[in-house]
Amino acid sequence: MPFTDRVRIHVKGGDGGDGCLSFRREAHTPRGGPDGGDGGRGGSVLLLADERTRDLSRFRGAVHHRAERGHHGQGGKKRGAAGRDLVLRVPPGTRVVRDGEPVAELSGEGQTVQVARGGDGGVGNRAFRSSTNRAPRTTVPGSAGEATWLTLELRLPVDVAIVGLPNSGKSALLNALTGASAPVEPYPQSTREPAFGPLPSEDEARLFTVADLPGLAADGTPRPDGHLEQLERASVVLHLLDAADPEPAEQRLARARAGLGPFVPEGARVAVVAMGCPPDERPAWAELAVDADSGEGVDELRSLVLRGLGGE
Ligand SMILES: Nc1nc2c(ncn2[C@@H]2O[C@H](COP(=O)(O)OP(=O)(O)OP(=O)(O)O)[C@@H](O)[C@H]2O)c(=O)[nH]1
Ligand SMILES: [Mg+2]
Repeated sequence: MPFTDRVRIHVKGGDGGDGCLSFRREAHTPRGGPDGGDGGRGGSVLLLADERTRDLSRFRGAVHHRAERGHHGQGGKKRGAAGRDLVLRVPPGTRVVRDGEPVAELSGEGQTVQVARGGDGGVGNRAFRSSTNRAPRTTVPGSAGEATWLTLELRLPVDVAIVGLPNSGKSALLNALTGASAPVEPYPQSTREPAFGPLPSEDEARLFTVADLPGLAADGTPRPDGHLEQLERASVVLHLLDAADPEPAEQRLARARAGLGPFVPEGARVAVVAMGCPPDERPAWAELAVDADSGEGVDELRSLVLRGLGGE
């Protein structure tokens, strides 16, 4: 299942159960009083932040989510049972957008948000008895559960984003920096999905997340569904350029910058890295040079990244 960070779903709370119209019928009480019970309330739809959920792909092809309806009231003063809530598990970092407006964010493990309220239960005729009306035939039906369209957007806590034109060494650098095992291939756009790796702080007290975001096409435009939105939380952005590419670096830089511009968060530390180049041959356009094969330059880059994260 492809990595999914944006889905549109429809949620509906359960309708409330109806109130019941009933009169007591027993052999020795021929004209028993009203005994219709109330309806139960409908279940609500909740979102629950669950760290074991990787992304929003479980909602692909599962658009409609409806909580159980409340049960109807019954004779003998029996109240209908409430409908069960429907709990949808989402990864922490999921934002809930309704009519284009963010309405909630599930940031921490175990956090819940109600997104569609269940309807209220109706009222049985027993509730309407009074001194003037001993045989009321009035009941109130349950009310409808709330229904709404929502967009769920996942923003992973990406601390360090690796970006660049296709085949610039993004996956190779992710592996060198974090020990991940993203496939490295000698042809462009071999990585179609973001890949992630952990980077410990110097004192190992914290684990930062590094992401290889292969969202740029060769012409520098963002690929549709390229997930560059995941840059949003990055404090450090590593912009890679293949040192061996014959096309002038300035041209490639400009092309990639135009595409990345709208996604790079304000205040992020952006570093241009020449890939496939020993540090002592660093070209003027790069801040650092790294050879992922030999490992040269990786330690310097790690230090720069940790400084940028404030973790050193
Ligand atoms: N010698 C050398 N080769 C490198 C280095 N980094 C990447 N390469 C080579 O460049 C090619 C592309 O590397 P990848 O890591 O797959 O590049 P990418 O940016 O992830 O590419 P796509 O995901 O396909 O867009 C591979 O053949 C790598 O072996 C490096 O530091 N040194
Ligand atoms: Mg790659």
